[in-house]
Amino acid sequence: MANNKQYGIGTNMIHAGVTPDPSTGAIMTPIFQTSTYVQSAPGEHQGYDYSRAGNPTRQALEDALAGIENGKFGLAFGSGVAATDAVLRLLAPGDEIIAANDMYGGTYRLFEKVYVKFGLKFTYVDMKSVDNIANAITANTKLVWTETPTNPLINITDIAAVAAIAKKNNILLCVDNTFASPYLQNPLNLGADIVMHSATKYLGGHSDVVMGALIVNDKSLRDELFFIQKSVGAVPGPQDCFLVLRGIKTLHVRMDRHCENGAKVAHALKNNDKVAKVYWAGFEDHPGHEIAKKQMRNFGGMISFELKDDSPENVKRVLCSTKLIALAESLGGVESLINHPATMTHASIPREERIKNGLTDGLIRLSVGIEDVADLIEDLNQAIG
Ligand code: P1T
Repeated sequence: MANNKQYGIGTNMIHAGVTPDPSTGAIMTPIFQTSTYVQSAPGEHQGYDYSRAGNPTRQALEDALAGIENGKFGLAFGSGVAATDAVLRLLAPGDEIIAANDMYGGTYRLFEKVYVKFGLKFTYVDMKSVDNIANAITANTKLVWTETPTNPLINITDIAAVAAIAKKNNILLCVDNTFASPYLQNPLNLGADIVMHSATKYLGGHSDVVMGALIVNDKSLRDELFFIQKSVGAVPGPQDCFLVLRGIKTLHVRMDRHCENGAKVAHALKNNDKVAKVYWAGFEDHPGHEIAKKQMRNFGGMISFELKDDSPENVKRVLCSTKLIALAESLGGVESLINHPATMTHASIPREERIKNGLTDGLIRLSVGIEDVADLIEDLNQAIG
């Protein structure tokens, strides 16, 4: 934004980091579809030399990401897992990471199947209790990796409490803020060092782009991550950056509807006598409800549930019976999606590990979209049967 005035959160979504194009006045950031930039003499250029290192469309997005997370620096990556990968590259063999025992299956796969062989050690703990994190710290712990709310069990971690422990022990805290989005939760305000997003989800908002993001306050951390971004090269193209920039402009409006619909769907499921359990942090008896109320502005549109008849046949029947709600991986788009974590998004976690942490074979996850909520509830009720 052109001045230093503090604006409201919705205004920020539309204007943070974005200025009209100085060469044309175009109000929308142009898609700078270029790989390189002409130099007037060797090393003399207008701030950009090669698009892996920097691109004006990506820069506008990175500035917007920083603005909406109330951070100083944003960095965009080719996917959410590429952003996670960049954080892990801050570490060295022998370093230890304390990670949530409930999180996106692809994050677990990256940790266990890619990074263990490079000498990183991961300890998974139930982050509902901050003591579990404190007890897992060793002299080699360099990073705490948390997701809140978690994917798919909607567990809540007390970010401020974890940040205090991390700070005391000189450990970095990275929060995957994908499920909440920057509209509902700002982990940097609560003391986190790094915020990570799968921008594929609520930030993009329209299921048409795959992208990741990191936001930090510390300049030297930003410089290290920028060096990794440029050296490893997992950068998004300018067209995708444009799409996410456009998505962010309506994030607040979409999230309000995701939250409103999410609450109604959660209650409808709770009232359905064929449903055994509903996971949604807005319920007063949810173990993380009070913390969620404290650190989030609302409870979001992600819900998981289990059926009383959780036989594989019945679970599959329900998953295949929705007419409006599509069976698909991903989340955070305007359209509602239904997903079976055990065989889809979290299939890379060994079954034994999943079950131990509460992710049952029967769990069904919903990304509640922004359609008319009565249509969604009717669709779910007819599918549950
Ligand atoms: O898919 P990608 O943009 O690479 O982001 C990975 C990722 C990271 N963190 C969380 C919390 C996520 O949910 C994801 C991606 N998740 C799905 C595709 C899914 O359906 O759960």
